[in-house]
Amino acid sequence: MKYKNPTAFPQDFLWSAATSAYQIEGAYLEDGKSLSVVDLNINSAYADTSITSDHYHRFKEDVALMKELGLKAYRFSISWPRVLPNGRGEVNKKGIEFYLNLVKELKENGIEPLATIYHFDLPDCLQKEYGGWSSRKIIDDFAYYCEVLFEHLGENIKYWFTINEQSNMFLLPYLMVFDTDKSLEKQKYEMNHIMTLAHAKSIQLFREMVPSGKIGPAIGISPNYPKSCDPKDIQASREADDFRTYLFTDLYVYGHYRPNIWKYMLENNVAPTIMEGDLELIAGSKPDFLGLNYYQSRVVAYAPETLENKDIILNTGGNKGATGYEVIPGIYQGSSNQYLEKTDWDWEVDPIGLRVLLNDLNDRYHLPIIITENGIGAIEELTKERQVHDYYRINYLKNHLAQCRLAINDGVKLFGYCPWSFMDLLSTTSGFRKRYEFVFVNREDEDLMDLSRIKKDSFYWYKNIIETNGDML
Ligand code: BGP
Repeated sequence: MKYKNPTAFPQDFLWSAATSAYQIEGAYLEDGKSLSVVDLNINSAYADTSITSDHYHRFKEDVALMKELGLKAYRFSISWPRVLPNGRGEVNKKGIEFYLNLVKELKENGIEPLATIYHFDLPDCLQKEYGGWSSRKIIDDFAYYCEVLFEHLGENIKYWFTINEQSNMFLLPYLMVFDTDKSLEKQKYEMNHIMTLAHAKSIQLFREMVPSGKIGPAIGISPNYPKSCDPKDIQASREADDFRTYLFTDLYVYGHYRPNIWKYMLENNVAPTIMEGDLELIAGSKPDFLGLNYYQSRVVAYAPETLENKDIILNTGGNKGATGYEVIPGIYQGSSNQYLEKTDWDWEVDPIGLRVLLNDLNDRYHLPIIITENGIGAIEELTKERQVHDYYRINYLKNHLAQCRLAINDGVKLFGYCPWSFMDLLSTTSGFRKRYEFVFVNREDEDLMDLSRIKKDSFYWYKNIIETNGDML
């Protein structure tokens, strides 16, 4: 439904944009930084993380562009191995200095820093030492890392995100390291439990150290529609949401495992080990808000038990139709949505899905929400006049923002919007072949060229949106 007299975006709405450390900074072995698991495992078919957008050396130029764009806030992530090259222990002075300088630069330019503590880049030394997220030892190391961040940056950063896309970390092979001799499913649920404990502990620490700040997770969600109104498909879509989303969000907000997922885990011998006090710790660490990464919706149908199990095949090359849908016999199977357009990576473009999801999260959790990622990846080149005419991106953002405004009118407490990404950076799946949002970085996967920054058409469009607080949509 539309409203006759819709209210506008709130006056203090955080018009923002997002990036993450390993995708934008480069300098992956500079000034004392050690390697992370992503540095070592990123899809080698494309560029590596050594230079990416060279933001480490050009952050002042980049912040000047943010200011020109009119950003009210900027979401970035902090690299654990830059701050603590040994994963724990001595703080790398130059590493922490980089973030202090970045935050100072942002604040001097009137931009609110929004910091993500963990965006996939675990120090590889901790992976080697005790298996990273598979060991409970990481909970204390993560807490120590958080303590260092809150101590040095807590005074100047009000909004913090604990962990980026915990659920998706189990989907992509570059983001986590698994033991190939053990059941993958069991490992995933064990690691998920440990990661949730680390998230909860960081919130407890935050309450003590940064009492006036706000903290929450950044969750990656692609909601599942039923393929038809056959009740079997409706139930399959609910279960897909339970497995892919609500398992994680219920834990974060209510501190319990959904009964149906827990029973599934027990029956299939994949339940994580829960120790005394675990669930109390999680339940006692309710976030202040939910961060939402939303790019697309999905469609699922019931999957008869007779079908063969299939994993998702990700389209990493940007060739339409290369996606292989997941099949979980007896539960659900993925499918495509005939009503929606798709990007070259087969991501289904669904602005209304965002309104539906925002309302659903609001009804379930009653927490303020910030959109921590949303955007469209595309293959882009400069024209002869050194311009990028990304009209499809303007349409994408415009349509999604229009649905955000409707959701606010529906009653959702949406307080910010961070398109992914502020500038071209290393796509996790597809290198520099897949570019996102406002500033073009003049390089290709194989050729560093001059790394100069060029404003895309969407830059000027978003600037206008921010200036008018969304009225120009
Ligand atoms: C999210 C990640 C980001 C970013 C984005 C786009 O899942 O949090 O780090 O990579 O997806 O994904 P891709 O780079 O695969 O297009």
